[in-house]
Amino acid sequence: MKQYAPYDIKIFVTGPFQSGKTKLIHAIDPAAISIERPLPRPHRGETGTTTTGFDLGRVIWWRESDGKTGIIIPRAEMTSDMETSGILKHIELRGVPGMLHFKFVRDTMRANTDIVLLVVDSSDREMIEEAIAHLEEARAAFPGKSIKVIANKQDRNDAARPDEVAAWLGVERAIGMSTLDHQACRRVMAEILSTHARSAQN
Ligand SMILES: Nc1nc2c(ncn2[C@@H]2O[C@H](COP(=O)(O)OP(=O)(O)OP(=O)(O)O)[C@@H](O)[C@H]2O)c(=O)[nH]1
Ligand SMILES: [Mg+2]
Repeated sequence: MKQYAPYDIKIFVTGPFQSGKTKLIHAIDPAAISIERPLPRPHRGETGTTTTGFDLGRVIWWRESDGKTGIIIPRAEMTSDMETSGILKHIELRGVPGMLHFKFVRDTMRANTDIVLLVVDSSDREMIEEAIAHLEEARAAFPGKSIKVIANKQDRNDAARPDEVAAWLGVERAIGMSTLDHQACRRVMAEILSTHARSAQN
């Protein structure tokens, strides 16, 4: 029987409805898969899809040596050199539905999580209460684990700055992101992974 491909580090991607979780995972892994359905009605003027199952992305994090930030690359772009030199880790990204009533789906997907990302739409102040509900849900589910807040949609003119988004949620820091810039999403992910690796060593 074919074995399920193992991963080294699992990233759980949560956050409010339509904040950009699915787009982020596809920006990082173009071969990611998602279980979605069309939005029953436009959200803030946009038609699109909403996750009803999960998003699953798998990429490689490659570093020349320990302590370097390294790069994120889709598995299809991995070269044989990378397999024989440096440090190679298999990364799994699991996205969940943002709709609050899909908590039972989020509850089934948390096992073995190493890193938690909370994606927030920086242009949607009306979503703060829901974002706080997701933050509290994640804190309760991952006691003691640091939750990285992503201030997404920074490309929009009406986006609040990452420090403002952090203040909305009462957290120390939020990381600015736009899922339109795939390379930047991968760079930020490599930085998050190297911070995680450093804290795991301490
Ligand atoms: N301008 C802009 N739009 C974005 C960005 N990221 C996502 N979007 C848009 O936001 C909407 C929702 O994106 P998704 O990735 O489906 O959001 P989600 O968090 O997975 O949503 P749910 O599955 O419903 O919880 C879509 O219309 C995207 O095109 C971004 O960085 N900038
Ligand atoms: Mg989604």
